[in-house]
Amino acid sequence: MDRFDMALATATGRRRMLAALGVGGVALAAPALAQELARLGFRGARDERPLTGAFPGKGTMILQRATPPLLETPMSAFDGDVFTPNDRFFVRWHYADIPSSIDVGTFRLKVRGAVGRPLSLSLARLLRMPRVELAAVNQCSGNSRGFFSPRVPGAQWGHGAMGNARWMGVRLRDVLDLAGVRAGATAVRFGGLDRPATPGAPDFAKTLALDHARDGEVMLAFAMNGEQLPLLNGFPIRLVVPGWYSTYWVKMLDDIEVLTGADEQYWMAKAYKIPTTPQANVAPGTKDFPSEPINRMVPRSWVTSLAPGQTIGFTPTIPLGGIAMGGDHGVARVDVSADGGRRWHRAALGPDHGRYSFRRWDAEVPLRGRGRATLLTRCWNAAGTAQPMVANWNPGGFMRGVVEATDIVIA
Ligand SMILES: Nc1nc2c(c(=O)[nH]1)N[C@H]1C(S)=C(S)[C@@H](COP(=O)(O)O)O[C@H]1N2
Ligand SMILES: [Mo]
Repeated sequence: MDRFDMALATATGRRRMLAALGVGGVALAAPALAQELARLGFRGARDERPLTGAFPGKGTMILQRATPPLLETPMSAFDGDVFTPNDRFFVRWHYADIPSSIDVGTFRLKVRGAVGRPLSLSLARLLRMPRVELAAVNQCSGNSRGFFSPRVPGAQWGHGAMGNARWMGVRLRDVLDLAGVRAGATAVRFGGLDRPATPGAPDFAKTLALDHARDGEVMLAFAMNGEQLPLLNGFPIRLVVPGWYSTYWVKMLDDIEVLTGADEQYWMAKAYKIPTTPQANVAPGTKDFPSEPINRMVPRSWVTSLAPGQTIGFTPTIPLGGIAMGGDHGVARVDVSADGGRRWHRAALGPDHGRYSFRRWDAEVPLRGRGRATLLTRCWNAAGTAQPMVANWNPGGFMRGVVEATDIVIA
């Protein structure tokens, strides 16, 4: 257990913590500490949520919902390596009807639609194809939705509906070439083994434009951080769409359909739509606006070396560390402030694992004195896009990208 988990465990009480780990993801009482911090107005101190260790292949996670599972990664898990451990990687499913095991011998990936040769590929066949590996952040479109103000409906995620991994698999392009995409094809739709729990509900399926699907980066991944995918993260294979929000990263992928027209089904035509405005931003309350399917991610950054509400002793300067992501471009620069943005300091960037990966940053930042200190981090990506200082708003609670504030106490 690391120090943030320890803080939560202390706050919930040892017995409750142990109960949370034992009883199948049942919600438990809120820790008093987080409530007290929220009452005092500490930004980011909203971790009133129970922890669970009851899900297969997963360590201690923040329980958003048990069925279908929504498990959030505690921020502390991002402070070690820039790669998120598989057993701490967040989990999100739309429907509860998810296979609890997969027969790797009989599993087949279908490739059908506008192709010359429809395919039914075994895992053994896929494993014989040329492999690629790429580091990429998988982030839910609604990550950080719980910070939207005014509030919006949907899972009230903190910042932990994201994770970074080294994905290994085969290029989608190579699989499409095996099947031979026919002239007139425009898009490719992806479906998984999960099924709607209620009859008539639309099967979860997402679509990419053909050129995107064939860009050589979009991957059918069978490994994550050097191991097979955890069942809840899409075993045996999932789509990886580098730089794009994870709604497209279809898990337990078993169906690829090449289309000759637009995908008019619910999950593309109605769900996950954002305003076409800069930063997908509209005035709070706005409902009618031109919209498009959510797509590329934006730069973001966080302090991970200190937790919101944490108390530290005064020293003239303090070390701060955290992670940044550039969205669909690499991280070019991170600036840090310990005084709410009056003075900014350039952070040193850690090793570059590629444009789609988290990047570690570290800085030594002066403190003004005792009392509350507001820590800010701001990332620029290689395309020159900086995190905005003012939060965006849209009714879906999508694409939060604002410079985040973490309040700590200097004693
Ligand atoms: N088959 C399937 N794939 C899916 C989903 C789903 O409900 N079913 N949800 C998507 C969404 S919205 C998210 S945020 C990611 C979550 O990926 P993870 O659970 O591996 O973190 O899976 C995506 N792929
Ligand atoms: Mo998502």
